[in-house]
Amino acid sequence: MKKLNTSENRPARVVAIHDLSGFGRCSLSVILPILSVMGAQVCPVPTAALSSHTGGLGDVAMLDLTDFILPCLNHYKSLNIDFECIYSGFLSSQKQIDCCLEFYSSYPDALAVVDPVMGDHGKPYRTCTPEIRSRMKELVGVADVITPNLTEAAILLGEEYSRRPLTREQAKSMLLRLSEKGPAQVVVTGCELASGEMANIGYDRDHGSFWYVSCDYVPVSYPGTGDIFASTLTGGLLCGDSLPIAMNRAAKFVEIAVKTTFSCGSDTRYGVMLESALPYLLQRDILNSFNIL
Ligand code: PXL
Repeated sequence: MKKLNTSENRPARVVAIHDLSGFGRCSLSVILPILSVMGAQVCPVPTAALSSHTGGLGDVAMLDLTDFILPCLNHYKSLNIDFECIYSGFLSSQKQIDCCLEFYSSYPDALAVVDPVMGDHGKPYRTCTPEIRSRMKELVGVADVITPNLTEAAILLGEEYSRRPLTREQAKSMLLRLSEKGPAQVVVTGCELASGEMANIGYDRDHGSFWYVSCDYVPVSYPGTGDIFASTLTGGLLCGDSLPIAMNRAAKFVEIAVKTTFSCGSDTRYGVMLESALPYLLQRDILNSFNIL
């Protein structure tokens, strides 16, 4: 794990390279408030502006901003400013992947977080072409931390997606094989374990440790929960959380937001009610609901 230089008297700075989707609570719309509440300074580099996410809300208005990414990088370089973290997510073209690679290589000391957003429930997103799926592996190759869901883990490993519950050995093997692709810290979300628990599982290569945090099953799924998990995890790591504590914080926060929303019976396409859940992140409470895998 990289040593983060937060000795300067200022918040950690995070370059967040994601799309800005106006309605539906995903990507920058959730990443910005989460990291800000957790005390980081977010510098958003929007890859596209959309009227909403692309998950079932009809004709989405979209403005591609790929050509905006590298001018942002060049400006930051000219300012000679440092960043503690570069964090990318949903990407819609190979060129955007090239731009992200350029950002990561320009700040080699920054924590490189790659959320390889490509699909869910065993299927790639409509915009995630075979070329993007293949090139996402290059981003994973330069990452320190990755946060795929089970679908994305299968794509990265070139395996068939399976919903079969994972034994501990299978879970550890998956984490190890993902880590061999580059990242020292791997978290796979939304796994069902052979014990019957739903869990997020993690591996910290520097400590040689495997972890899981189990979460309550809720019979619906909402867009943006992957972004909420990954940004909370990133915020935790930047605040000095160990990997299992950051996983615990992120899982707890997603659980609060999902259960609040489910209790209100809201339209799932509108995302989770992040606004009422955000104050939870102001607490720096001690968490210990993680387990050794
Ligand atoms: O949360 C992932 C995501 C991000 N951005 C856009 C999306 C999605 C998932 O559907 O459509 C535009």
